[in-house]
Amino acid sequence: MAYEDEIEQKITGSTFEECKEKLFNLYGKNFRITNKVVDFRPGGFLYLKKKPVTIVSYVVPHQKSFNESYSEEEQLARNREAILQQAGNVTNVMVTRTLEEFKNDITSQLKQMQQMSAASQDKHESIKKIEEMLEQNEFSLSYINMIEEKIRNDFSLEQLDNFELVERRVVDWIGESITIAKETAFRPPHVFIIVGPTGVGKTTTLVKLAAQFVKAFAAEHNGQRPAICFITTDTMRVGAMEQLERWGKHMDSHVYKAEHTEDLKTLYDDNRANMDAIFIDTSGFSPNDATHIAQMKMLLEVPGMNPDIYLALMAGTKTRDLQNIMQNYEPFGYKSVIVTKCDESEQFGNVISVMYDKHKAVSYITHGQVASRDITKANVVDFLTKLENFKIDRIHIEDKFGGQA
Ligand SMILES: Nc1nc2c(ncn2[C@@H]2O[C@H](COP(=O)(O)OP(=O)(O)O)[C@@H](O)[C@H]2O)c(=O)[nH]1
Ligand SMILES: [Mg+2]
Repeated sequence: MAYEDEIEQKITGSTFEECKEKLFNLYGKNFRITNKVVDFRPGGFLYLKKKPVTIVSYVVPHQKSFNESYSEEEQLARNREAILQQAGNVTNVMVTRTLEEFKNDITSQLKQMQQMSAASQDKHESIKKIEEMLEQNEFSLSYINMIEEKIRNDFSLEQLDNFELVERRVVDWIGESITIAKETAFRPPHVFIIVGPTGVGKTTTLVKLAAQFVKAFAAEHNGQRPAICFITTDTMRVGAMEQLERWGKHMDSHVYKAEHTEDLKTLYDDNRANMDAIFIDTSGFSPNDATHIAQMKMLLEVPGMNPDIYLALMAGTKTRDLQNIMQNYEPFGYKSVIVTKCDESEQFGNVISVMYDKHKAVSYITHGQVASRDITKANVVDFLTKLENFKIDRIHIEDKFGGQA
């Protein structure tokens, strides 16, 4: 037969024997093998593992090439014909069986291809694991997607198998996503304002900031005490004034009350010349109480006051609530975030995610009820060491982020 005129075709199998068997099933003895190569092609989960594949080149005296697109029925009919022609001594039962096997072969190959295509849409084990770990740390969905995207862009498929490498890089990225607020220059009277929802710890934190200010001032001025005072605009809540007065007494400082902008303006003007710092406490509202938030914003607008405004966020707040709060307090133009009650929370992914999404910096974290002690300047290393389940290379992150405290 004129094989030479035929187009060379290829068939693959896991072994040469398998290829030959496939060819026999297709064409009986009516084929000629022209070449054989063993190739390593990607296979397995996500095509990551390589397995050997035997590729056999062959020719058959057919008019149509095997590679041309026949319908499955056409293909079967064509091969039934070929087999019947070639195997005159084979019984019909055997032919049917061979065809049945061929059909099964096609079906199983089809299935395999479908599985492979499904697997390619699947995630690599390392990505899955990182995703789970980020979820455990309560990072937001959009933050997790951002990290996954970075992993995909940064790692080759082979590198993905090295989980520790991926994990280490992810820790770095989390660190890079945290912005620590720059300290503002001291400008007496330095005005500090904390805004935020009810009960997050605004008053306590304000007192902590004052205590810290006193300490730092004294350290820089040969032990001299600064002149400070408190002003509360929280005139509605029962006990709010008393709470602050207790602290004021403790710190030997005046506590004033301001109900309207004019009150605040007068108090500011009266004190600006002789105060090193003024600490303004505000009342908390529900983050959805836009009217009161707007009123308070107006109250705080005293010309020339130029305050440092902080938004207090409680560490244990749900991501969506945090997003909502940050959004609604946006009009205050707060400089940075103070994360409160960190001692009551184990995961910080929520806060990190939301601050990242909203491009906000963090200045302090608070971690207890003791005013003279439980506040720390925020630093990246602390946030990273609090990540649950992530292996943390302390020396590496100290080297990389230690200077940003
Ligand atoms: N565990 C813990 N409790 C805190 C912290 N800061 C404030 N608190 C407590 O939270 C409650 C509300 O605090 P407060 O300052 O009155 O909140 P405000 O309504 O936002 O002014 C009080 O019982 C505080 O003692 C903190 O960092 N850790
Ligand atoms: Mg308060």
